[in-house]
Amino acid sequence: MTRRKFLQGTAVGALGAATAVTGSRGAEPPPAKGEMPLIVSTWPFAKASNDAALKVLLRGDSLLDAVEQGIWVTESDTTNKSVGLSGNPNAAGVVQLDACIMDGPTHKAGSVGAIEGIRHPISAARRVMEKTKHVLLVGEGARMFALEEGLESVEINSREIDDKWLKERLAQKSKSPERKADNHDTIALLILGKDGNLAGGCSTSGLGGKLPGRVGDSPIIGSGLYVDNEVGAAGSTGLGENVMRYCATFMIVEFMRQGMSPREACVAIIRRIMRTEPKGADLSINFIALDKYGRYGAAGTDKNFEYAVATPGSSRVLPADMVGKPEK
Ligand code: SD4
Repeated sequence: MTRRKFLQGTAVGALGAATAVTGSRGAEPPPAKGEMPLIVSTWPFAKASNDAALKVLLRGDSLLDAVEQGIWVTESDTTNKSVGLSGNPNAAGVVQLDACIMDGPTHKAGSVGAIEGIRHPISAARRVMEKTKHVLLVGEGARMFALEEGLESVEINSREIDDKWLKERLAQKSKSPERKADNHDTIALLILGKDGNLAGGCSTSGLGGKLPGRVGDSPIIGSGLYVDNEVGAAGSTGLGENVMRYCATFMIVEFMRQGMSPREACVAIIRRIMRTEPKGADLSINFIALDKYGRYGAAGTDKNFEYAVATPGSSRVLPADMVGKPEK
């Protein structure tokens, strides 16, 4: 294969695809040195998480502490209907949570999927990373592990669910997940420390009405989150099934490795996914990215996708670039 053909099929080729990008503000310039550390996360509600994470960093604690404690804020917010125990229930009426954490310097990661009744799944994910030889624990096993670790739990009533009701409910559900405007919003939070190291985490109740046991992109390393200390980090929010099948955040980091800016890399993965998916499909895929130089950006197919950025000097919510439907 010639270099030209290879590029046409990959990053550089993806940039040339006929897809509209609106609201483009270009990549943000790198922050001045005094503006590190830098925290980037999905959706406006994550501003409170960013601010909390920043405080953790400014008092000298680690990047992982900042990721975990920043995400606690959103997981604890009972007005949030898509992260933590107040989040979207599945088709059986049970909230099953997904979360992960990844450490740049060691390239270690930990995740929990479909965990029930644990207040802070991000902490369970961190414990998986730090206290086991595994990366991902799911369901009852994840819950038992979190309880053994002494994590805060709440009573769950999934055993009381009426079987008949559950069967009827499941029968009504299409096998493919739905996604509505109010049926989303994972927090993915990325940090670049003053020392140039990276870390990230994400947490979600996942797609509302999902089949029991469904695990989305959020706890899957390389889909909901990816961190590579040599290059940068990326996170996603949206319809996980459309992210997982493309290892989207892994690809974003690889695009940055090839020289794209964070914003260009987010646009490039969306274009690549659009090339394969049915024309005009509502993909609901949204990404943030941050590179090791402190450049950051975001792009998505959801009109309302915004992201939060914090440095010691400022804490803001910014619009992401909207990537339109393919022209033909
Ligand atoms: C999922 N990606 O479970 C999550 C949901 C989400 O914005 O992020 N919605 O598919």
